[in-house]
Amino acid sequence: MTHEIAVIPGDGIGQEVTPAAVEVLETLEIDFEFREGDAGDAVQEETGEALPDETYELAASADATLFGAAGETAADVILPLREAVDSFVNVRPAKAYPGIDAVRPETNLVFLRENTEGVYSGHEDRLTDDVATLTRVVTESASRQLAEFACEYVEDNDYDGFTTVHKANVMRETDGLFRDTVADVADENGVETDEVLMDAFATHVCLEPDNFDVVVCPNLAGDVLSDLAAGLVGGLGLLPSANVGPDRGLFEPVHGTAPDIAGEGVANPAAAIISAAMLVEYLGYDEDGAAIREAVETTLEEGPRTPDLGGDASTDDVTEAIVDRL
Ligand code: GGG
Repeated sequence: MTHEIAVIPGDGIGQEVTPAAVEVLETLEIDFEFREGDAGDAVQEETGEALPDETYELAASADATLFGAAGETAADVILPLREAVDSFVNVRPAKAYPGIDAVRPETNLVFLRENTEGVYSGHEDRLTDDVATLTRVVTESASRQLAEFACEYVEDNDYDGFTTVHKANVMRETDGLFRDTVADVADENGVETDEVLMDAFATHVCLEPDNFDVVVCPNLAGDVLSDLAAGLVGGLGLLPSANVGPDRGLFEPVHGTAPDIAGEGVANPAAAIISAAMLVEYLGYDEDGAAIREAVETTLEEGPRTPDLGGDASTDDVTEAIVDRL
């Protein structure tokens, strides 16, 4: 069976780490057909469109998509691409790996981020020179779909339950609906949950990250708090993600375009390569996913390492080491 994979590197270091992930996938004995699409700031500059229709269609029809990063055009690229694959949840694991100098080496958690609404719904207006507004959308149906996924996720991965993070004491209607819906679904499925206000969570996760494992949160909170967790485990170069939909998925490192190092060939490819492991697992190849993870983990522990992790290796050196260990 051939799996069609859309490859959309985007901008900045997306152009460096996405080919690294493809190189790793090419070493597997799985029949992939890779089809590349353009998106991002550079395409916008060239054509006036950050996400050409053909790229959207590519992601909407492929079995899975590998995405790199988008910069200024993130809202015009990532949000429609997630919509193209019908993704309702962004799975973002944040794990401290052996051998990496992590601020909190005991960190091992997974964010399940709502992926369609909240403040990322796109309802923003500039009313006057002085006033800009944003409408935050939360629906019972999207909160329910996320919570149902979370219940299945904790059961499939042998977790005791999950923590819901929200700010319902201030955003009473929106986060109130989110919190109550998630709690109802957990109840219906017999899954244990607790809840923490998102500001308090930001402190607690820094002080005692091992108090948390699966964290269910609204869209913006998941985006921000997973970057915070990246700081606990050694940096953004280590966080992969899966945008999961019912029939397809889009897999991308959590990091952005990193303009400060783009073009230098020293970006850490680990996050993109672990995202590729999540892609093959999504397609049902669990053993291949585990093999990629093991090769990445050994490389993180034994080297070579890119400068963000204190090494002096290039993206290519690290990718080659991972491929050799597969
Ligand atoms: N690879 C992820 C990426 O390009 N991140 C930049 C960004 O602004 N992301 C926002 C989001 O993940 O919703």
